[in-house]
Order: sequence, then C-alpha cells, then structure tokens
Amino acid sequence: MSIKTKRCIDLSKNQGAQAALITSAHNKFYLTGFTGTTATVLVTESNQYVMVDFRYIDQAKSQCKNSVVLLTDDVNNTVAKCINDIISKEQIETIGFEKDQMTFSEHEMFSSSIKAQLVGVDFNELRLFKLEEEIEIMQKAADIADEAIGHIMEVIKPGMTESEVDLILYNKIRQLGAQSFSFNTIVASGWRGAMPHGVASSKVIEASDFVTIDFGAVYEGYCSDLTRTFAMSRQADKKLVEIYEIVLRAQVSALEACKPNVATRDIDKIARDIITDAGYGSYFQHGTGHGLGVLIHEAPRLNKISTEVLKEGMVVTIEPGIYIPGLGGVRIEDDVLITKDGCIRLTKSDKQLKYIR
Ligand SMILES: [Mn+2]
Repeated sequence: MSIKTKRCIDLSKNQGAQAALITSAHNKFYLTGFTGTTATVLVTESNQYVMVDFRYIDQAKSQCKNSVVLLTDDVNNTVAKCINDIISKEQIETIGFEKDQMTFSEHEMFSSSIKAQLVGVDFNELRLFKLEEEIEIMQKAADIADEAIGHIMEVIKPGMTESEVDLILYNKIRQLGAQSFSFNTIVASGWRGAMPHGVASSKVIEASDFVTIDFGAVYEGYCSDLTRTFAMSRQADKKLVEIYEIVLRAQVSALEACKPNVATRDIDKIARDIITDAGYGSYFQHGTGHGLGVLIHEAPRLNKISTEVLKEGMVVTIEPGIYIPGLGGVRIEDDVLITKDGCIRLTKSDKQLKYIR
C-alpha cells in the first residue's frame, strides 16, 4: 500500500469508517494518478479500487499505480454493484465519503444503492505533508513560474493591455512544460492594483503604473503560485514605492519565521504587525498565505484565525499585500517548503522593487 493510500485509510478509520469512497478529482489524482474526468475510487484496508467505464479503462490501467482497475457499465455492472461486491467480500460496514466534496445528489444515490453506512470524513489533511516525489514536481512548477515572470519583466511595455500580458505569460508557461495556469491570472495595473483579485482585463498599462501579477503553473498535476509587483517606470507614485518596502519587509519577515512547530497564526501576525505598525493595517484584509499542492488552496491556512502548526513537508505561500482604493496595491508572494529546521523558498525570483525602464 502506498504512503498516500495508507494516509487515506488512516484518516477514514480515525473518523469511524472502514473504507473511503473518493469522488473528488483532486483526491482521485492524488491517490491513483488518474487524470480522467470520470472514475470512482474505493480505498479499503487491503486494496485501492478504481472503477471506470469503457471510455477510461485503458487510461486507468496505464495511469493508476497500486490500484485494482474495475470496468463498470450503466446496466449490469454498475459502480454500486462493484462497491457492493467489494464490501461483501471484505466485510465492510462503514464507508467514509468526502464530506466537503460529495454533492447532495451523489450522496442520495450512493446511500440508496450501497449496502454499507456512509460516514462523513474530513480528508483535508490527506495531502498536507508532501513526499519527496511531490516536492520535486512542485519545485519544477515553481521554476516555471520564476522563468515566466522573468520573461514578462523583459517584454512588458506601456501600451500593452493586461490581457496581452496574460497571453504572453500563458504561452511562456506552456513552452516551459506547464499544462495550464493554476488559476485565472491576475494582472492588475495602476488603480486596478487595489483589487487583490483583479484578473487581467482590457486596461492599458501606463508608464506610471505599478503592476501586480499573481499566477501559477500546473506541472504534472501540481500548482505553483507566485506574485510580483513592479513599477513600469520612475514616474510611479512615491507612496506606492513606500508601500512596496513595507510589504517586502512583512513578506521577508514572515517567510524567515517559517519553521516546524510555529503556529500558522503567528506567521500571519508577523506580517500583519509590520503592516499595521506602518499604518496600513486596514488595507491588508486577507490571510498571509495558504497550503499549496494538487489544489491552489489547501491546508494549512495562514491567517488570523487559523489553528494549524507548521511541520516539515508542508508547502505554503507567504503573500501579504496592501491595497489602497483609487491608488493601487502591492503584493509579494513566494512558495515555501517547511524543512526539518526551517524553510526553503521554491520560488526564487528577485524581490527588490524593479523599474521596468
Ligand atoms: Mn496564493
């Protein structure tokens, strides 16, 4: 049994279920490597079963390691029948489902057709600790983001729209081997920089603008997440230059404090206190960071109310920002791996304020 599968069954057992019914795309991929859109995964004490119809049988057989692949159909050999055969053979009475993921109608369908009790299980911790093989992939995803933002800083010019920049960035990450963006890329220039999630628009980038770009590359199923803010020229507003230095200090201080056994809430507090002491506390309303992996946002969270503690093997973002309506904003973000006695940055792009020309 793989380490990932063992974690899955342990989480289920700790929450009162003998087996785990996995229906979310991200957890199916994490456990089995399957990237198709339709499959049902059942993890038991002795096996990991992947149930697919004829469209995915060859794909599942080639992608799913450490798994028993079963062919289903809509009539005689339904998913429910397959599950019932397994639970009677392995004497399973309780099956955990992903309580944050299963829809109400899926739950109705499974609970009326499966001869075991369904138990809601929280699988949010499943992907919390990255294995060596995952860290290697995430480093590559981060390297792609670093190289792509470097390229943008070389080619960006006043007069381009944010959308044009978005497209150049997309082509670059694809050339570098990424499958897709991790999420809709934020290119927020000038006044739009005050919108923390200002997805690239038709706005033209001006010579006096600050520009915030927040994007990530998905490489072999894993996300990176990188934000850099820069000035298009020395015409930029002096107040934003001052804000940049505050955000940079907050980001570096929080990042340098990341190590095992530090509370995520304390990392948030380090960044927040620096920004608050500088007089901008009310302009920093989001959390300082989040876990990263197969999903762009996963456990742990780093904010005012989070209760997790950093441990070796977690990968998190550190991304404080200041946003002033009518003026603009600054955010700086890196991806960080928690190590045995500290942390290392996966994203390595320079953080000194850059003036494009
Ligand atoms: Mn992020």
